[in-house]
Amino acid sequence: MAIDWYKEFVDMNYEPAKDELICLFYFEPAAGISGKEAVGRIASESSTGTWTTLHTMPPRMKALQATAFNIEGNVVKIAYPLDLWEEGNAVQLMSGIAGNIFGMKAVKNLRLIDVALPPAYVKHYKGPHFGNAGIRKMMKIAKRPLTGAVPKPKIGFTAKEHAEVGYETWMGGFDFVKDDENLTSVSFNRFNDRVKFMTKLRDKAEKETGEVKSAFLNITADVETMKKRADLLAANGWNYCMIDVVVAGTASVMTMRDYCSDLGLAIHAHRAMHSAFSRNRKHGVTMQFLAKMMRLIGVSQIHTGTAVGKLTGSRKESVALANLLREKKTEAIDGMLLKQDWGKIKSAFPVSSGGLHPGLVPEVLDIYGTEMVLLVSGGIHGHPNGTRAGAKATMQAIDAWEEGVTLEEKAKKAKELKEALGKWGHYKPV
Ligand code: CAP
Ligand code: MG
Repeated sequence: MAIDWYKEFVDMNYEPAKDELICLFYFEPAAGISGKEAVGRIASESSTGTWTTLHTMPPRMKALQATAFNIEGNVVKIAYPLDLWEEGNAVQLMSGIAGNIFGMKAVKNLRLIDVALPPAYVKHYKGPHFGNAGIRKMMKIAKRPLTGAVPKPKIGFTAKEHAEVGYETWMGGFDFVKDDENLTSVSFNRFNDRVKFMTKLRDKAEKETGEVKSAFLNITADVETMKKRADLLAANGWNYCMIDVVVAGTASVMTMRDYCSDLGLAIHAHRAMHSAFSRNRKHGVTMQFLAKMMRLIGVSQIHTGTAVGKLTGSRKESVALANLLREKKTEAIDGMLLKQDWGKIKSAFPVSSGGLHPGLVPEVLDIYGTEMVLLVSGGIHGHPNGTRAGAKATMQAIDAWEEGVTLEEKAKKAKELKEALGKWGHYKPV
């Protein structure tokens, strides 16, 4: 009598139906396990299987089995029947395709690269509330990149000091002031106080500049607390909030997406902790999968790397992530991304952040184009003449790129940019 039935989950002649979900995995079988045995176990454990044959197996359940149908080197495609998945429950999807399988002894390494979601699955999600066009309208910015900065040091300012740094940031021409990922409501800088001071200085900056000014205030906490913080933001005329989406968890982001929509708040998604599972090229879950899930459940923007700054992530990856968030249809990239039709799901902005300064702006814009949020933090507060000058220098660098002139050329008539280049040049932080 057979002990297991993994081979029933592998069929190299299988043609997936239009409404099936297709996953792309990188896998390395453990010693003594063949490639087919390994992928059979991945398909089994992420759908209907268990480690052994069963006494009772109603025949209709055959239709719920996942099928590994294509192996190229160490990359396998697995098809999952639509009926396996609860409508609109991204958390359940992850429990399946990004769940037990990572711990199986039969695989030495396993990485979920991407999932292609059929229209029949996507239609149960709402996606971002505003879309990029909606955000641009709200911020009154037609074409250029949206700009923002985190007060640095990242935590330590009182609420009042924080808002004062924010004011300088806005006055230098930036659109957003962003809280840092580890700043929520701490003893010396309570969320409520920060909102109070920020609101006052936002109104002042808006009056003085005639521009729309906003902020990504970090509401991350348990869901009930996040709701209260979102309420406070809406009551004070804010149009955004920020959530550390990985640590807060998919379910809470889903709840907050709806709550924030009702309040007219866009969600800035900080991805702190993503590298714990996305950095290892052989094991874990890729950033493209996370970005895809976050667009699906409806954040308005999410960090996607810089390629040239202080944190890991290649140029190819940043471009792929940016397009995945912005486009109506995502084109496939071999071994990296599957084709995706977003249907009615609106676009989200990629956010480039981490170790940027004016001297790196042209490279970032070459990578991203202008449909992005550019965050330059240390790179404005470290300007020889302070925050406001640093923000000005960054805006001058953006202008230079848009005018098609080098930073050095632009700096001849742009004092702040000249000073920034004097300190950092085109330095790439490590
Ligand atoms: C950047 C930052 C952001 C990271 C997040 C920081 O500050 O505020 O959190 O960019 O990483 O704390 O490091 P600087 P990613 O501009 O001063 O470097 O965007 O890769 O998710
Ligand atoms: Mg940060």
